[in-house]
Amino acid sequence: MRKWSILFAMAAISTVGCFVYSYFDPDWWLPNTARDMHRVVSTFGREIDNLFLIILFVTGGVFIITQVVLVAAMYRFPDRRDEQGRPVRKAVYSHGSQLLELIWTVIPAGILVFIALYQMGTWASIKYRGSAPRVPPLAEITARQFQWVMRYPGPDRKLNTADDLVVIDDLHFVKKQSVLIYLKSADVLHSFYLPQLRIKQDAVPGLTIPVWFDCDEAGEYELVCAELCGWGHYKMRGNVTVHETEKDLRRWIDEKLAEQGRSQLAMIPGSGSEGGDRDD
Ligand SMILES: [Cu+2]
Repeated sequence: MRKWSILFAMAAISTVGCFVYSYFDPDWWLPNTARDMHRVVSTFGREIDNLFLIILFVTGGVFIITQVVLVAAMYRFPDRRDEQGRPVRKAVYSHGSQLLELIWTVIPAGILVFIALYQMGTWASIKYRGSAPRVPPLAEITARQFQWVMRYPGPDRKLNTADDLVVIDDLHFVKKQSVLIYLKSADVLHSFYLPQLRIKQDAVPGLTIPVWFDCDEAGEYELVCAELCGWGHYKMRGNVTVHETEKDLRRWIDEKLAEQGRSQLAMIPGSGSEGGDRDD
């Protein structure tokens, strides 16, 4: 029956079709800005996408070849019966071919070794601590169920001092600058994921992990948690704002510091304008 070969061919064609379609649809392709879906906005993003495309071409090519062979074999050797319902052809029993097995073991092994060696430079530049930029840290980010607590240095430009700015789910930095953050977790495993910048790093309880990245276009991006960390995992997301200049970033920090000062003042009894129920 040849209908099976047609069914299998349709499944393979629609799979390849999905990949071709996704390239032209901003919601299906890799996370970039919708208006410029093929421009990757970070240095690491370009390297990661390059690796992704190489792996996609290799696996896609192998997929197409194997599907063509599979469908051709099904079409060429359908199940045929005579008038009495007996098979027309006798089955052939084979113990396999050593040469074939050798070929389909050595080629994939070679491809895997190639990918392992080829990606090493990218991995080193993103993850090896020796590659971290020599810049003062932008912030210390602590993941907790279910938010990102971000501590920025205050006017003294030093982290973990009394004048620090602490905000929730709000990452700000300047475009075209190497950014260094320290990542921590207060409870369970989380994963700090900047999809548009192709940065992903687990936050591990008990560890302080440096993470570095850049972005060459000012704008709004997103931060999400990429590790299932509990019931509220889905809402563990933050805003990322990339500023044009250092001045814009300082202005934002100063504004937030002023707000923080006001809310701290409000917590001191008798300092606010409210509380009109005092009868003295
Ligand atoms: Cu999380």
